[in-house]
Amino acid sequence: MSFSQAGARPRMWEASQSEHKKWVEVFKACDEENKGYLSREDFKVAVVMLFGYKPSKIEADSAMSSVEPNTSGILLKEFLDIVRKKKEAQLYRNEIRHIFTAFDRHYRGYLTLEDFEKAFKQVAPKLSERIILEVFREVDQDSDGHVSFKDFEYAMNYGQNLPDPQQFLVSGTASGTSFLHAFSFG
Ligand SMILES: [Ca+2]
Repeated sequence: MSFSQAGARPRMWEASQSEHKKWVEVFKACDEENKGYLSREDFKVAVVMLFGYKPSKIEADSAMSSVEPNTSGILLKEFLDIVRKKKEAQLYRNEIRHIFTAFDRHYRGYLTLEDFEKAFKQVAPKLSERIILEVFREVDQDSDGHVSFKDFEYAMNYGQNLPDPQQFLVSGTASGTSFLHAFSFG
């Protein structure tokens, strides 16, 4: 298991009824002339309504290419799927941000080795400094001695060779909780 798997993987997330209803309403509102599907332009408006930004060309292209062949646009089912995935990605990103902020005690916008040590000591007091240093070096992608949010986010998303902090936890510390969740919810 890697650092990222042990960390902030989102729990299975289900849209609430009211949320789901809102998505359907947005679909209907954006489906000009009740075609039964969203055109590229309709889709862009829908994203603005739900997420507050205009999607890039790449994102619109990707949404349009995900629709079934021989259809003129995005059907309701496909739209709900796209929105759910976007929502999940957004929640996951927020969670990473949350953990990063918990590490960043001095609100500097980057983490030092000392920040790492302090944070790890709270949930895993028996973790050796050598391991913490190893994790820190792994997360510090560009080896400038600081872990930026970009470094951190990358490690949480793609880190493969990081030691699993849970391996080093002894009973009575943070057992039972996922390691990094201990930072966000502990
Ligand atoms: Ca760095």
